[in-house]
Amino acid sequence: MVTKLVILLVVVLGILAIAQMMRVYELSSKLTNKQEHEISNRDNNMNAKLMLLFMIVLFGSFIWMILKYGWTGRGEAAAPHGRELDWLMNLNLIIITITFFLTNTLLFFFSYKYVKKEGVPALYYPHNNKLEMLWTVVPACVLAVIIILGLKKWNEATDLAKPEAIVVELFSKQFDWTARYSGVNNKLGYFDYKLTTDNNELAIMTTNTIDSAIYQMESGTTGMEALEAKLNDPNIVMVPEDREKMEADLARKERMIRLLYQMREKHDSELDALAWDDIIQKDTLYLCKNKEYEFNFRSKDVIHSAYFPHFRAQMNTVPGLTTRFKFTPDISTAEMKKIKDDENFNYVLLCNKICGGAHYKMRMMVVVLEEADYNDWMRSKLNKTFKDTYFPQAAPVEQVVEEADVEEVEAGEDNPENEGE
Ligand SMILES: [Cu+2]
Repeated sequence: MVTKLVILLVVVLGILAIAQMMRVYELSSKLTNKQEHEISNRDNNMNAKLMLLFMIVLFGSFIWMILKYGWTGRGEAAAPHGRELDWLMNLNLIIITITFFLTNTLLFFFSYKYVKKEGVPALYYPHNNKLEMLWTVVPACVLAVIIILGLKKWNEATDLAKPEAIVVELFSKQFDWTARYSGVNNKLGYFDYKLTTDNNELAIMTTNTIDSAIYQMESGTTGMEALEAKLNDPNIVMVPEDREKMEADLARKERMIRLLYQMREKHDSELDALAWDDIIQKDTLYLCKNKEYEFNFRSKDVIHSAYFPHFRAQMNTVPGLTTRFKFTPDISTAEMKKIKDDENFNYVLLCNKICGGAHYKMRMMVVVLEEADYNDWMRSKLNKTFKDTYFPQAAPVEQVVEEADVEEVEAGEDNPENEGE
């Protein structure tokens, strides 16, 4: 607090000092009978030299940064498409660097060279068609090349993956990532945000999760029945605003429950098997070297951006819209540790969109394993599927898939919520 006050004081005093100095300068000009708008040759020459000095310092620091931090500081890409993107990025940077040197040289060197000289009148040069043509057509052509190449790469990255590609969903919310592997059948189960409950954070759709969502909406502690009871209880006194809020909440829940019943009616229980074998993974995303991955992105709240810097991939995650890209990691984490000569190196998935207060925490470690290790890891996860986490007392792994259908039918019949349909 004290430091901030001192800084503020220094800034205010500094501004006052500059104002006083300008006043002194004005008064002294008056004393020497010099008009303010008259700039002396000495001042002009001084400014011309400063322009040249600025150019030299600017170029010098640019070159120094490249020598110190490398051409781009990106390091080696860990996927084939990443290396192609690097090529495109380098092309862009070369063009930008040439333009940077060219335009800044013209700007600062000309300011130096064409400084006002005694007896030399300024040249009136209002227009030149050839020049206009040149600096319109050349940048347009260069930009067209960059944009066409970039669009081509973008289309490749977001195009449909091969049928054998491994499908992984990345679910983003403030402030973490959750991965969902598509399990043995390599198909992700369906989802719908209305099914979000405490033990179904990803809102995955099965007969059972729909029933459970309906039950919670109707009979849960904040469900419709509880709300109605409170609103109709003559012993509870509420201020009008609270009552309005509660009524609005009840109306919203009534709309939701209608949609849930529609969902329940349309839902095909054959699809449940797709969802039950999905594997939900937090903290670390394991990938298999040389296998193509199709990532599907979802967001629960705001727009996030999934950024894999080492694989040169980034995609916004948008509430209500599934986005997608694919890549094939081809350097394992162990190999990259050797390449970088850094035992602590790890690939990472970051959020690259300022999405709220704890945005900086929104990261997930990414580990690329050799195929054998990856298969071992996957095997260890096969008895921790969505079904196992949803029903903690689930049957052993072999029985899970066969029993899934039976249990759901039973659950559906037993659930009193379905009688109302
Ligand atoms: Cu975020």
